[in-house]
Amino acid sequence: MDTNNDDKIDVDEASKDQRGEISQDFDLIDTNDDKYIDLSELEASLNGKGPKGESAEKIMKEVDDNADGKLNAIEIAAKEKLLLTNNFEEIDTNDDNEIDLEELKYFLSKSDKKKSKKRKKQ
Ligand SMILES: [Ca+2]
Ligand SMILES: [Ca+2]
Ligand SMILES: [Ca+2]
Ligand SMILES: [Ca+2]
Repeated sequence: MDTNNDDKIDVDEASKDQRGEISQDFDLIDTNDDKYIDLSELEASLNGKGPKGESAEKIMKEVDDNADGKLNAIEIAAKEKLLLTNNFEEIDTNDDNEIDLEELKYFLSKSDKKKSKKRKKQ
């Protein structure tokens, strides 16, 4: 993929990646925003330790309309977050019908593990 052998992947090189995954996630993988993906950034993303995917904090900020630090069913429905809608009861471990940051983090860490198991099998 690194066609000019500078140990970095730039936007052009990423766009030639046939799977298109790097191009699609370029900004996420490029954690220091220098518009190049270097080896450590790439490894971090492949290991699933990088910022790939959504963090609990990001989801919370995006969906928490009234900024009380919790997500209720109305806020989730308004943002059409299928991940949250479909798993609401599972995420809401204390059954107060709201999702707080801790619950969200716990859920995401669980689902991350599921995902990486799947990836290894392929
Ligand atoms: Ca390069
Ligand atoms: Ca970079
Ligand atoms: Ca809220
Ligand atoms: Ca809760």
